[in-house]
Amino acid sequence: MQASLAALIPPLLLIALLIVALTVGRSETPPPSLPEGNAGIAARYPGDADIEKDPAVVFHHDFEDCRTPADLSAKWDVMYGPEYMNITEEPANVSGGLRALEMTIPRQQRSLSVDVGRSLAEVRDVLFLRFYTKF
Ligand SMILES: [Ca+2]
Repeated sequence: MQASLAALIPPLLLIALLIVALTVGRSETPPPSLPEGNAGIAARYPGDADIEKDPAVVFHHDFEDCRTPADLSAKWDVMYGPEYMNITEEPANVSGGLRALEMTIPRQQRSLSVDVGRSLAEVRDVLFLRFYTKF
């Protein structure tokens, strides 16, 4: 069944990734609730401009500094299937800035892993992830 799932996956665009950490201590304290409406971190950074400078943001990548997939290694620790990746500048496939990460998954019977990964230096009790994708 995994092979058929891979065959169904169309090109994927990872437009931006933002990881926000809220330190809540290592106790039984319940995690904070997600902000709603215009109360979150992004509300303070229209268009995400300079959002990576917010002390609560532990990782951010908008791919603007990349020209080829090889450039991804500056921010990502792990890459699987870089031969299936491209840095696109196609305006219809970019949200914010001029570039996005494009992944094209071939139709095939065997499973295939195409992704990027990042290890965080500090253990966090709560992480919020925000990313934009287009299929
Ligand atoms: Ca971008």
